[in-house]
Amino acid sequence: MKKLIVLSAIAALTSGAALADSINLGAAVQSVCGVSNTETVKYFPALALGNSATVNFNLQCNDVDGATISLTTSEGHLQNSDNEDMGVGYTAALSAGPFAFTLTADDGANDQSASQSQAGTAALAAGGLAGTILVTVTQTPTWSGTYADTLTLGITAN
Ligand SMILES: [Ca+2]
Ligand SMILES: [Ca+2]
Repeated sequence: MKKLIVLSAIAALTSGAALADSINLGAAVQSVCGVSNTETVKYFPALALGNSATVNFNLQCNDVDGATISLTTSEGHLQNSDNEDMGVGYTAALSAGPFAFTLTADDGANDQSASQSQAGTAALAAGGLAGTILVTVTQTPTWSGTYADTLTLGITAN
């Protein structure tokens, strides 16, 4: 009696398999990876050693591998408008969720970068992650005039 039940179960499975077909499922979620609400101007009206300013921004990247953030100085320091090699150095310390690194811009060499890669997190994917860049002047100005540099904040999905 017991043996008979086993045989009939196998027969049912075999006939079920004959009716099956495979269905391929696919899906996509758009990549979102960028910074927003960045404060784009900071001005030191009486430039001096130790001056500091905080730049705020928001961060989002929904790649499970995470993201790479970079800071790039265009001029390599705050450049004097009369003489590009007579500048004043500074550091830019970035802090945002798992990211924390510092760019040093004090020798006038153009296009220097610092960057860091971090793994994806739910908070980074969700967006609205607050970040700051603390800019601190590290040298004493010798010459009068106006000074400027362009600091570029970049983010790419890993
Ligand atoms: Ca330069
Ligand atoms: Ca990826």
